[in-house]
Amino acid sequence: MEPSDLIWMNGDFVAWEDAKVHVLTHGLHYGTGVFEGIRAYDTELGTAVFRHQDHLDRLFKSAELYYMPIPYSLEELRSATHELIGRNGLTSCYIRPIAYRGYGQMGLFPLEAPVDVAIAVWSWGAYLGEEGKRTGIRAKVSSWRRISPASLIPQSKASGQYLNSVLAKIESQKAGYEEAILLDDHGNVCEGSGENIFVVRDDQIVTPPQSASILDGINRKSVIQIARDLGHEVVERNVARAELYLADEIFLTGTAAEMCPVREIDDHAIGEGRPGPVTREIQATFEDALNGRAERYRDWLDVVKVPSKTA
Ligand code: PPE
Repeated sequence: MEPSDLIWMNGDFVAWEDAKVHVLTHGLHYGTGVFEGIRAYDTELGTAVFRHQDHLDRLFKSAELYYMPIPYSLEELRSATHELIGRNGLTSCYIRPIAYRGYGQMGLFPLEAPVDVAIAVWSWGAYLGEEGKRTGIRAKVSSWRRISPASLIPQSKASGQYLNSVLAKIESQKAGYEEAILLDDHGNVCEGSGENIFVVRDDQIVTPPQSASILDGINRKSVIQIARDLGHEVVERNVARAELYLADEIFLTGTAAEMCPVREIDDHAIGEGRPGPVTREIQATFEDALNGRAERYRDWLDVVKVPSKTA
């Protein structure tokens, strides 16, 4: 992470080093926050936020699921983000809005604690490495199951829920792999620690459904649409663990990770052990869409309309 100059906090632009919270912030103790991960790209139309509205929409829905009213409108957060990117002089960046129960109330009944909102932007390179995006990564099926809908809300991007991803990620890294694949509470394939998963076999693309405890990924939606537009068949259905090992191709999607091929899972080579033709084809169009090179997907771009710091 590379620091930028300013962070937006509850309506003010504050210096990066001054963007602080009290140690008795409710969200710090109990994980009562919701966040988003968004990216903006340097395109020929200018700096453009990818599916901004969809991400902010999900932020508000994540908050609502935890009875947390966000004291700003979606439009206010959208324009604050534009201004923040401009004031920081960034042409491409990762964007992290977070809404959390703030300082003033301890204990597990949070509805009287204030809801604070912050937005940070910074330059963030390829999450699973540039080489990973090119040649594929090695992943391990985690011994930790994805949080069950019986205990939490997999569809909400809530801070506390990420302890699940953190455990899986640590386990996979300590074992020498780059990413973890979590199964759901029934033992079906769910997703990566911070990415959705797609399996290609016999010219069909399969991805776990909402009922498999996934986060409803925005890049998942985008890739489903792109794959169908390219003429591929995409099916949402439960995926058995062994289908991972038997797949021709596997790839992950997420904002931080973008689209990343998987070349090995649990020491089984996937297909030829390198990114296959379907992955390659979809990845090329997806990268074009992110970077504003695909006319067909221009609607997904929210072009930042504020003068940059250097303008
Ligand atoms: N599943 C999980 C658990 C997840 O965290 C993400 C995003 C996805 C799927 C893909 O969702 P989407 O970005 O809408 O396509 N993970 C975010 C957080 C990563 C982090 O380390 O922080 C992200 O990619 O920004």
